[in-house]
Amino acid sequence: MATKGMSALAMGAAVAPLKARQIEAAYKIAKERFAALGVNTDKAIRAALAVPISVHCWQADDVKGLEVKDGATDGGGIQATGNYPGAARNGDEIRADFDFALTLLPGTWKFNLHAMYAETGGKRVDRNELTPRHFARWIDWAASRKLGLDFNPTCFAHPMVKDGLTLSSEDKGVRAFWIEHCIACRKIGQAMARRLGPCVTNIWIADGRKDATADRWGPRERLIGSLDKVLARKMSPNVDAVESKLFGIGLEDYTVGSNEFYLLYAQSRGAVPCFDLGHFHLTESVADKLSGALSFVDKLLIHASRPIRWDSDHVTRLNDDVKAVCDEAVRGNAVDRIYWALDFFDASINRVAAWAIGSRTVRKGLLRAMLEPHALAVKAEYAGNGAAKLALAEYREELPFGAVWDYLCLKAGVPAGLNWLDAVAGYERKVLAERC
Ligand code: RNT
Ligand code: ZN
Repeated sequence: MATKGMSALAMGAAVAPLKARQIEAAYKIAKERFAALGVNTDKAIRAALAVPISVHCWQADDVKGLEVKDGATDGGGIQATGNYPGAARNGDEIRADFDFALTLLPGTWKFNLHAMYAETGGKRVDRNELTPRHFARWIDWAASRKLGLDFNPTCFAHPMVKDGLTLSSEDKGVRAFWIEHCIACRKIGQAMARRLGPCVTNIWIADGRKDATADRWGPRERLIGSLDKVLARKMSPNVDAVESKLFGIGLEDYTVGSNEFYLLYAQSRGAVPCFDLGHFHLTESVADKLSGALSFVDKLLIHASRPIRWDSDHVTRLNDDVKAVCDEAVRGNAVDRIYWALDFFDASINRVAAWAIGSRTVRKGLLRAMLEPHALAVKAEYAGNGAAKLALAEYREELPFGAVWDYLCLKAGVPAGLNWLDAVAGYERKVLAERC
């Protein structure tokens, strides 16, 4: 383990831990403040704890996967940067890390797997030959923890990615391989759903061109053909999602699966569009898209991520984007119409802490949204009272939201405040350090 580890970062004596009695006292006052605005904090806590949020397995090992490979491939347009020690090296370690992370996470959680996390007993099994059997250990583990699973075909980091293309390749053999892989994944999603409840199988491909794209039409036509084959057979209760993107590394000029493409594809085929917070122009508001898209599709998948200057997949924080997405979901009574998921990979910090920060953040955002005195703002808006609306929005920032969040953590039996940092430092010392 590097000398500068979590122990040095853990607050220990530097920050006095939050005590239950402090949290309860602060909550009592906070509850009154919110009640004065017509907001029931107990109800908000219950609702926020009940929302299933899917935590991605790939933060545990920097999107490496568990495959037995027969050669190196490029990352396929996604890249984890950093070399903080202690990355998980196999399925057991990922499961152990998440078991520990769960002790820090309040509420209802799912786990999100990628096909590259198949456990094939040391044998090389190509992606088009994967079956639910190769995920048996994941499924048993999830069942024993009462966790739902979500799933993703892995259409990158593989020799069958030809000239940056998979499902949209002009090579029929390449397309056939990835079609088979995606169908195999839908069957795996179905097996997961049968055993554990709703499973979203989300297709993301990096397909695109680096520069001066000459043919934008052909790849999109072929992608439609491929996706139609992938989705041809009903595979309920598996839920199919498609994830758009603006650009990828080395594919800056053209992405076949753009937002318009997938939004309309999903709408016309009864699939679920996935909005990743990092997959749009940086000034574009994903929050604003919710009421637009959900007017025409039943469900959305959100990948809560955090772009810095580009789709950098930084750990999700309670920034304006996340707040706004949560606000819009709650305001539109659409929390249940969204599959909430995380998507980030930071290899430069303790990975369990990354999970804790990002996962707690999304639930925090939902709680914050559920505590909004929204009815008052709507009333002011329709009364043409712009000043009152603005004042309310400002006042919202002053409300003791943190006290309600701390109480939610206390109720859920997980550490509040920064108390969880010391626990992660302990896990790093005991478990992660052994991996070096
Ligand atoms: C990539 C997409 C995608 C991946 C995962 C690993 O830009 O966001 O969701 O991050 O499938
Ligand atoms: Zn994503």
